[in-house]
Amino acid sequence: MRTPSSSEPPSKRRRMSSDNSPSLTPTPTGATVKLYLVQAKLTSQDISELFSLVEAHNLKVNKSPNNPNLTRLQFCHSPDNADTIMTNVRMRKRLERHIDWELAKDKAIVTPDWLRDSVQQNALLPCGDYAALRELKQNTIQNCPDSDSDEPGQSSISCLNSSARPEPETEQSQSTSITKTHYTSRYACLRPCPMVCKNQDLVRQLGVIRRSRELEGKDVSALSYERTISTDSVAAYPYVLNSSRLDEISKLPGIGDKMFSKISEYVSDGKISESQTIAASSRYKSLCLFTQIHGIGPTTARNLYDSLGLRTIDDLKKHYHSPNTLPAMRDSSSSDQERRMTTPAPTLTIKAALALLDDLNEKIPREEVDLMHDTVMAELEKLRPECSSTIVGGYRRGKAESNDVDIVITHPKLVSGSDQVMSLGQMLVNRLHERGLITHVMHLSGFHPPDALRTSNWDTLEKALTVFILPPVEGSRRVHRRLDLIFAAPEAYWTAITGWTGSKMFERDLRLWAKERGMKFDSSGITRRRDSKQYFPRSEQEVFDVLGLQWIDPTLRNADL
Ligand code: DCP
Ligand code: MG
Repeated sequence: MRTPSSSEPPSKRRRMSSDNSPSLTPTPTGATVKLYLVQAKLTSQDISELFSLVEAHNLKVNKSPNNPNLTRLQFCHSPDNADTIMTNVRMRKRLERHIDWELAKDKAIVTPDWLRDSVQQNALLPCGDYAALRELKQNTIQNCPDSDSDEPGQSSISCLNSSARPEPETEQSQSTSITKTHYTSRYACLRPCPMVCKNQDLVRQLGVIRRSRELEGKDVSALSYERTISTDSVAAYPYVLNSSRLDEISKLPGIGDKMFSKISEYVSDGKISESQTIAASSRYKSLCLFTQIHGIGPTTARNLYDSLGLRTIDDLKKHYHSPNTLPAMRDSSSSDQERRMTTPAPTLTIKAALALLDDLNEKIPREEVDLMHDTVMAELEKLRPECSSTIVGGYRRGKAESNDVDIVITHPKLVSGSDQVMSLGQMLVNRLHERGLITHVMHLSGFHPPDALRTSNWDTLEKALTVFILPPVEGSRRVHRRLDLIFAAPEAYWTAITGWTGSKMFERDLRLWAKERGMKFDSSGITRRRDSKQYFPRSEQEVFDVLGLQWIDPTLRNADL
């Protein structure tokens, strides 16, 4: 499936609108050079660094070392639209796996060092020295965007979709327009984000302030910290921040005066005093502790702290009469099994959640995630053969340890919107409960109120949010684990996988991005807003295609950090 933008020619060859879009009128701000990155043979760090170089800087550089007209650099999602293609592939045969040879002849094909050096020198450098393939060197020189063939003062179309193109720019509107373009390019779903970032400690300290704002119910402020941490710049910023880079940071959109002063403080003192004060405060520590418990949100936590004077988990246990030992349901005698066959899995109350706290706080290693998945699917096979499943969430993003296990399940014959999907979920939960594998249910579609959950952006898929425990194994301790099972008809399977792979910020930006393009994305499907046309992607690549996004590997969707 091709994206709507993939039929657009590259910027050099198209200066004016052919669709009367006002966004394509000439502007006084200089051209846009569109870049495409062939991700093969690049590490996730390289990919992230290159995207960040452009996006964290809202990058404008001189047109060439001798031409001071500013040129904006921008990534696009199709080689067809690109002016410059960056690749570490050095052989024709290899390159042809990614790019048509005739198309390649029409572009500058350079190694990523061309971008790095151009950014460093603040000017587009001649491409010849960076030609990735010897046989394309002449074409690369000719097609290089450093050439002065572009008249200054001309602008080209954005490589993004029509709704994301820059507004017409006049002297007065220039700043708004740049913000919009930048805002668009800041979507986490457009930029690969590996697990570690260069400024992890700063991210952690800003994270404390964000969390505190959340706990105090100051959601707007929390969101602005979240954005700064994730997609605005800090997590994406490819260099270790120091005083010489502060000026660059101050120009980034989204970094207001307050945020900037926090970052400056960190750069000069190695810490943010507000963050330290919060982290050390009894209130923050207690609210963090309380909200770990399923069923206790920030409002309840504040009440427990302020009105009842509770401070510790022991205080909570006393208040909720929660036992210090785990409930007896861990053993699997035959009488227990009989009982479980006649009674559904109990709901996880605050009292039970407190008793399970230590277990549920223990991280789950990948091997155990695999084992849990195998165990669940073996039971499902007995109930309904030929189901397919994918482990999603943090595990799919490559996390070494997860807080819970998320599995998307489908069957080729499931019919969307029918009771079948729900009853499959219900049957599986019952069966796992009978086997002593599911001990509690936190939410089961159709049986519990839908938004007892974490987000108002939740999808309409059937799901069972449960507490699971692996069968006993001689000599090893059994640990209760959080297990989320998501059930989708085949047409929603791939959107469910994309929607549940995360990270949270990646998903949020995916929804915003889709909205900008007149689409609605959630885990249950993609719909075009104007005529309610529904899309049924048959792979995750197709989900990205429908949304007009370049593929980002799950391991590079760690926008939250
Ligand atoms: N999700 C979302 N919005 C939310 C919560 C979740 O879009 N408010 C999506 C993105 C998450 C995925 O669902 O990555 C799974 O949610 P988890 O809470 O299980 O988070 P992760 O699996 O990413 O991490 P972990 O389970 O290790 O904490
Ligand atoms: Mg998870």
